Amino acid sequence: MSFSCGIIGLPNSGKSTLFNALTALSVPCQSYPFCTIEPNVGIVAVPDERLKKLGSMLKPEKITPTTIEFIDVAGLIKDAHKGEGLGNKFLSHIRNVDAIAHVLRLFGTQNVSHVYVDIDPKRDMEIVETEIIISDLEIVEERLNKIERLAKVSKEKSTVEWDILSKLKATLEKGLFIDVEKFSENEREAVCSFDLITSRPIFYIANIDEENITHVPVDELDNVIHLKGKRIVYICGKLEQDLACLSGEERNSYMELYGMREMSIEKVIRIGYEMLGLITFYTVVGKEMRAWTIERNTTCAKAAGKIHSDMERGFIKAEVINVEDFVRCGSEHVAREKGLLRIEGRDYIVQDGDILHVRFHV
Ligand SMILES: Nc1nc2c(ncn2[C@@H]2O[C@H](COP(=O)(O)OP(=O)(O)OP(=O)(O)O)[C@@H](O)[C@H]2O)c(=O)[nH]1
Ligand SMILES: [Mg+2]
Repeated sequence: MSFSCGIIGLPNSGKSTLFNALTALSVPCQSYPFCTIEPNVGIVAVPDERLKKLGSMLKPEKITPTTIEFIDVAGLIKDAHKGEGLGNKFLSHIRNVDAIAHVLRLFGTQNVSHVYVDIDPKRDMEIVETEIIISDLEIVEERLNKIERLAKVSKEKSTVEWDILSKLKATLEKGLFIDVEKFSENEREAVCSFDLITSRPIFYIANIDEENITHVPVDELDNVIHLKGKRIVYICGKLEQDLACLSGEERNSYMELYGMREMSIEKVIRIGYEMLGLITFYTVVGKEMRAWTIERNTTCAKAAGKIHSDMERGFIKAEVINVEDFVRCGSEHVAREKGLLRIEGRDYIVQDGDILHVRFHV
């Protein structure tokens, strides 16, 4: 299953434009608010230089990259919880994502109006975040009410779930996001199971004007976000949407023209991987070479389980080599001669860039 990222923000902040830039799709983006009604879902291959290098060395019939899923939903406005705009029910489409990207509008109002007239990303951020907090609070309260109703019938006293929900309610009522780390390991699973948007890792995408591409303003917004302990990337959604549809060569010459080192998809994936503690490992089985995404500190047996549950169940050992070492050797033969291929057991912690060859028996 792909890792997933939900995109939130005010109407006309450029969410769908960024979605197109990230996925190279072309969903409608219009200068009027609430252009998106139904969610847009796109799955993108994670750009991977190491997989490319390995591919040109081994020339397999099939190369399967790891993927990431983006979900673009409608815009939120002030009092969405009271039904303003398109309300807040559509948030259900991004309740179980792995991460949230919050788009903040920095591009001007020359051709596209702003729902609150002027450009003020800090104010916009507060409006959207208040609405997500209220929406999560609604879920928590609904659940608490249900437990209380059941408790009346069964005469049971408060449950562990009730205690956790009460803590979540208190946090949200203070206007704060949920910090999953503050809960014990046992509680964490329950906290995540409530599908609260504010319990997901969040980062910000500042959508800037074309003119600002090389001159990114490091201003008050940067400070606000760093104080929150969060990360922000500056992207020109409109320009990148156009670039995403071009062929590689054409795109590179435009990128040079605009002084861009990389496309936003690469920035966004890097932040996502860092934020979620994800790494990539590789397999070459038969004619297929494949990249896999796992969480850092995953054991070899668990990583094998990602490929197939039989591999975890019947795990014997794995032959492991780092992709960079392997490419440097130029062939398996040389890698073996140099003793770079290691045998690891089920508890070995898989490292970023490992190529795994799993031996198993069921
Ligand atoms: N100049 C400029 N215009 C942009 C940029 N990003 C988006 N726009 C324009 O802003 C308008 C709104 O963009 P959308 O991507 O539809 O915005 P949205 O956040 O998805 O809006 P809703 O679906 O209505 O919530 C479109 O006309 C875009 O072309 C940008 O980086 N620069
Ligand atoms: Mg949209």
